[in-house]
Amino acid sequence: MLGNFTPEDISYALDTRIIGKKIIYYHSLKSTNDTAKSEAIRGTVEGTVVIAGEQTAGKGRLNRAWYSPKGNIALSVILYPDRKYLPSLIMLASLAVIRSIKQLTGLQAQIKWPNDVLIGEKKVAGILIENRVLGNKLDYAVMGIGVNVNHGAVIFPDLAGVATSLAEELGKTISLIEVVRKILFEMDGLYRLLLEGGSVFKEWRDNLVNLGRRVYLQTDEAILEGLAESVARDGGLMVRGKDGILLKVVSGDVLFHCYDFNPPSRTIRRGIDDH
Ligand code: BT5
Repeated sequence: MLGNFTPEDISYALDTRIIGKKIIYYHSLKSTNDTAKSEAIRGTVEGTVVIAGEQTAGKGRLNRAWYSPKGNIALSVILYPDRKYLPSLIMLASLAVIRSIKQLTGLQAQIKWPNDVLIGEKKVAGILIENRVLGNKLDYAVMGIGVNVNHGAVIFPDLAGVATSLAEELGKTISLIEVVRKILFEMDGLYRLLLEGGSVFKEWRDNLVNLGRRVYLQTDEAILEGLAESVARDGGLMVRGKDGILLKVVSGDVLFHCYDFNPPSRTIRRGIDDH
């Protein structure tokens, strides 16, 4: 059972073509991403969803921990797209989450580059994409999504002021199954859009909270301060440093961002490419 429903309840009349055709449910799992990677290596069908009632060793990026108690969502989706779609997967996953939150609760979530979903300034969901490339070919991609549905800062005291949940924002608990089904439905639509030659870039960019703000970024090499001017189509954040040089940051964390930046007189571009 998953709360008060079964995995069949998720798939019953689920109006998707690729994602959710097979659903594997565990009451408790270390990490849905790890199990999904094993399933992918075994060659499970594309769109398989691994979902857990709780995770005991949920993972964030760079081996950081992701708290994932009962009452929240932890799921991973297995895909076998062409390698060229890889940069779009993080966009797709975060968009599916914010669309679902908006439709089910009316709450306006936003994306903090590269992979946090925020309500206000607090994190309500995180995304971890893992993949394996063999030769030139993408062997698999696993899109892991954690959403704080019914538990947030109240049960993660060390994340007080940093994390929230849908229930905390709404002041009432919310049906897990509805949120899971909606996310799978939105992911399926966005994934098919990509495969049909469409793009998720513009909607993703327009939902980023960072653009036009001063950011402090932790990259692999250093801490960088500058103006987040735009994003590239591959998801890289374009940051104008104090020295005026525009840098593309492809991975890192925005440590914090400020509203009070006085932009220089030139226009801030919303994106490198508007398509
Ligand atoms: C992420 O990493 O935000 C990616 C989280 C992905 C979780 C999903 S759940 C299903 C799948 N299976 C897995 O094992 N993982 C994926 P990152 O940007 O590195 O953020 C991690 C940081 O977020 C931690 O260091 C904490 O500060 C914070 N954090 C941890 N748990 C949280 C929670 N439940 N809510 C909000 N913030 C949290």
